[in-house]
Amino acid sequence: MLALGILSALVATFVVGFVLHRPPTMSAVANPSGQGAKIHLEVAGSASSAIIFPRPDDPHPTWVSYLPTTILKVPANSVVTMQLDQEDSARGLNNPFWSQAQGIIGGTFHMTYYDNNGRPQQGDFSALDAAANAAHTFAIPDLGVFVPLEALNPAAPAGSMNVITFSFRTGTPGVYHWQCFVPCGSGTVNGNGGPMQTLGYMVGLLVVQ
Ligand SMILES: [Cu+2]
Repeated sequence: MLALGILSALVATFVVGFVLHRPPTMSAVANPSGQGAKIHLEVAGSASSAIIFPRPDDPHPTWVSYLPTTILKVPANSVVTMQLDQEDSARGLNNPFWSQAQGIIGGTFHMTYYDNNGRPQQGDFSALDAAANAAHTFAIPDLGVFVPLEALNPAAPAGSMNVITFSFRTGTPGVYHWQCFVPCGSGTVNGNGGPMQTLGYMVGLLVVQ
C-alpha cells in the first residue's frame, strides 16, 4: 500500500509538473498613455539571464524567450499597445518578407535603439533596414500582425535594450496563436524546435475576451 501510495504521488507530481504545465497568464493593463490596453514583455537570448523578468529556475534556462510569459489576455474590440524590450543579438530572418511590419496601427513601430557608435537613437519605422538584423519577430498570423524586432547593436552598452512599441486592434473574442518567425531555436533542426514550439518561449496565446 505504501509503495502504491508513493507511486501514485510520483505519477501525480509528474502529470502536474510536466504534462499540465503551462506558463502563467498575464492580463493587459490600462494603457497609461492613451486608449486601450497595454502589454509589456521582454525578449531575451536566454530565459535565466533576462534583465527585467529573469526566470532563474526555468527548466530551459538557455532558451530564447519572451518574458515573463507568453499567454496574454487582452480585451476584445480594442486597441492593444505592445512594449517589447528586446535585448538579444541578431539571428536573421530566412524570409526577408517578414522584415516588413504589417497589421499595426499607422503602419509603423516606434523604436529606441543604439547606433554603430553605441549612441542611443530613436525613430518610427515600417521595416528593418536588413533582414539579417532581426533578432525575433512578434507575429499574430490570424490578426495579420507581423512586427520584426531589431537586434541590439553589439556597440550598445552592456545591459541595454531596444524598446519597440506598436499598437494593433483586436476583434471578436477568441484564442489566437502568436509566435516568432526567426528560426531562433539554436541547436534544433533548422532552428525551428525547442523554444519555437513551446509555450512560454517563442510561442504564445493571445486570449481575446
Ligand atoms: Cu525568436
